[in-house]
Amino acid sequence: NENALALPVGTTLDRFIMRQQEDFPYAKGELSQLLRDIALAAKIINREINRAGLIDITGAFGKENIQGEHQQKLDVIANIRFKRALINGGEACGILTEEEEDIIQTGNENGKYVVAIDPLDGSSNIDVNVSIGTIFSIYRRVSPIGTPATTEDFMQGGRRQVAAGYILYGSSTIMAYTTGQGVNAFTYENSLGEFFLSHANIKMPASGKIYSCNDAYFEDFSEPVQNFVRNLRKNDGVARYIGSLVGDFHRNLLKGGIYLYPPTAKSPHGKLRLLYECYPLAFVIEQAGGIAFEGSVKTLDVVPQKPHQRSTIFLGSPEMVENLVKNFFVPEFID
Ligand code: P6P
Repeated sequence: NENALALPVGTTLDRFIMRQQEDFPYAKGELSQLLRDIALAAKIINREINRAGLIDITGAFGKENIQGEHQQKLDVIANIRFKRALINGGEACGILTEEEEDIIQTGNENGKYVVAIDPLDGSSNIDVNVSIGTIFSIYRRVSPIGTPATTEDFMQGGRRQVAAGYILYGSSTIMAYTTGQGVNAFTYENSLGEFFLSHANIKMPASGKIYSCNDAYFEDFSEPVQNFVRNLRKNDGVARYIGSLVGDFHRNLLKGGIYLYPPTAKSPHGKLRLLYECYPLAFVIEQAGGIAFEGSVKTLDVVPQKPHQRSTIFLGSPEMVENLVKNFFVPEFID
C-alpha cells in the first residue's frame, strides 16, 4: 500500500483508486469501478441535498418542481440514485438498501459484488439542515457468476467485507472508505466536481474525552453503561451527540471518542442496522485503529441472522471501548 500512501494530499479520488488497484496485480478493476460508481451517486445526491429547500420553493406550485419531478423525500431520492448508479455501473449483481425490504437484483448477473447501503441515514435531520450521511458495505458474491444475487451473498459476516465507507454531507462533503489497506478520506470540491484526498491513512486517537449517546435513554442503559458514562462525566468527558450517525462517527474518528447505542426499552436489540450501518463503520474504525463491539462481541464477529437486523454498538477509540467492555460491561438484553 506504500504506492497509494505515497500520493500527496490533493490527489483525486480517481487517481487514488487507480493507484491502490496497482497494488493488486490480479485486480481487473471491477471494485475500482464500483467505488467510482458510488462516488458518482454521492456527487448527485450532494447536489440534491444542497438544493432540497429550494426545490420546495420552486416546486411551490403543486406537487411537481421545475424539473417536472414529483417532490420526493431526499432519502427516497438517494435510494433511487444509488440504485441507478449501481445498476448502470454493472459491477454489482445485488443491492440491499435500508429503504427496501427485499434484495434488489440489478440485472448485472455477471457482477462480482453486492452492496449493502443506507442511502441517506438520519433523514429526520435533513429538513433541519443537520449533517447527514450515506453508509455502504461491499462483499464479493458467494453465489455463482451469471445467476441472480442471493441473501447468502449479504450474510457472509462483517469480516468478509471487501470495502466499506461513508459519505458525510456536512459543512463540506467528505467520502471516506477502506478496502482493508487503511482509511482515506476525500473532500468534494463541487466547482470542479472532484473528490480530493484530504485525510490520508486516518489513524484514530487511542483515547479521547468525547462520548456520544442519546441522554434521553440514559435511564434505560444498564448499570455498567451508566457507570461508564458517569465516570466520563466526572473525568472531564465531553458530551457530543448530533443524532446523525455519520456526523458523530466522523468527528469521533478524527478527534477520538466513543459512540454508544446500547439496548434501550424502545430498541432492546439496538436501533442501528448491522449490515449497512454497524458492519461498515466497524470495518472503517478497525482499519483506523479503533474498535467496535456489540456487547462483549466484536461487531465484525457478530453472526448475521436477518438482512435488516438491528444491533447495539459501542464504537470508538480502543482505550475507551475496552475500558467500557472490560471494566464496566456485563451482557444484558443480548440473547
Ligand atoms: P436516536 C438517525 O435516525 C439514526 O439512524 C442515526 O443517524 C443516529 O445516530 C440515530 O438514529 C439517532 O437515534 O434514538 O438517538 O434519535
